[in-house]
Amino acid sequence: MKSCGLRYLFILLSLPYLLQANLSPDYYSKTCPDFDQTLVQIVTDKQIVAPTTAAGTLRLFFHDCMVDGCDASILVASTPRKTSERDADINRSLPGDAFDLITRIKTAVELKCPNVVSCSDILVGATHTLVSMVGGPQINVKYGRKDSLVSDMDRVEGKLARPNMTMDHIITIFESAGLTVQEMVALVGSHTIGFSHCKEFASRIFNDNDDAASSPPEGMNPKYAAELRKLCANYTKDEEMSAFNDVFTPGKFDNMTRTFVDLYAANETAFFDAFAKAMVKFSERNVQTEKLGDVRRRCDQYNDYKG
Ligand code: HEM
Ligand SMILES: *[C@@H]1O[C@H](CO)[C@@H](O)[C@H](O)[C@H]1NC(C)=O
Ligand SMILES: *[C@@H]1O[C@H](CO)[C@@H](O)[C@H](O)[C@H]1NC(C)=O
Ligand SMILES: *[C@@H]1O[C@H](CO)[C@@H](O)[C@H](O)[C@H]1NC(C)=O
Ligand SMILES: *[C@@H]1O[C@H](CO)[C@@H](O)[C@H](O)[C@H]1NC(C)=O
Ligand SMILES: CC(=O)N[C@H]1CO[C@H](CO)[C@@H](O)[C@@H]1O
Repeated sequence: MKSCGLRYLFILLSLPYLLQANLSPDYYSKTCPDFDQTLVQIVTDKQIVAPTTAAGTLRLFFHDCMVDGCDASILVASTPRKTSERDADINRSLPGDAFDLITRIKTAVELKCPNVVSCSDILVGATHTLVSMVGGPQINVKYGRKDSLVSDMDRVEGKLARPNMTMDHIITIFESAGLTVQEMVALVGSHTIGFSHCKEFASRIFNDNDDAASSPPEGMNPKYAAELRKLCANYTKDEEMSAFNDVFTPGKFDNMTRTFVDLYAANETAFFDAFAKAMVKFSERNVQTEKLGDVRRRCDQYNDYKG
């Protein structure tokens, strides 16, 4: 009994060390020397053909890493027995191009060095590459993550912020992911790219029986609000109706975060520095390493998948 208890105590105490990532910029330099070049090539080709890939992949990365760390759990397809993370309601709008990009990179990399490069490293590497490709900062990426053995729709709820949450709630969510308010503001700067479906922010621009002539939401430029109302006028009929993303967040930030928002809006260098640092912290936190997790052969299936 006693030794058994001790063993559990030992495992419990060493868990933080097991979980602590041993990541490195040249993790694959010997085992898959072409990895970087292959990734950059495929990312470039894809972004040229489908320019929305950058925003889509950045969001896919965010949704993956927010739920139990960057472990490619978002990429696993549901089976008849188990509904996985990517089929959680909030993932419905994650774009196919982002999933397609990861599949393409994985396929190419598997041909060169089978069973070596994890899907989670591919998603992180592709995201960081795309961010600088679309004019964001260079981010120093490290590799060595392993892929999850679990992907469960039920683990998503409450871990991702929604536009209708209070700022307090959103801050709590980011704090549970180990991020400060300032880091959160820097990361949400991601919304300078990409799109948002009208239904996501409609409640902010159309208040009760409201029309284009009524007052704009607090903190939002009135002309801008009017434009958005026009753009989204038919959103209930057309689910796909979208507007540029830069819209709902600026008005949403209240005075708890305003200082940081103003700082980053005024000074791009400060924003890029903070964004790059926060991305590194976020993408390295809580990841699975050697002893936990797998290198999945297919990003959408566990290796023991039997069909
Ligand atoms: C305050 C917390 C956040 C909320 C409430 C939020 C919410 C949203 C919503 C509702 C959309 C629109 C989705 C759609 O209609 O298709 C969106 C898009 C996006 N979000 Fe966030 N988000 C948050 C934080 C972040 C963070 C931290 C990142 C990145 C690290 C991020 C990256 C993106 C990107 C890149 C898009 C555009 C996706 C595309 O165009 O395909 N978001 N977000
Ligand atoms: C926020 O929106 C989600 C769907 O996007 C909805 O399920 C939830 O009830 C809403 N919460 C509040 C407090 O309005
Ligand atoms: C909305 O629908 C009306 C009537 O079908 C149409 O005249 C109008 O052009 C549409 N507006 C937009 C922005 O699609
Ligand atoms: C934040 O807003 C509250 C209520 O609107 C106000 O009392 C407070 O002074 C504000 N704080 C700052 C730092 O602006
Ligand atoms: C902008 O931010 C950078 C980095 O924090 C800083 O070195 C620089 O002095 C800032 N520039 C201005 C005009 O405040
Ligand atoms: C890209 C992707 O896999 N999206 C899925 C998100 O969830 C819905 C169901 O909730 C699926 O239909 C989508 O295919």
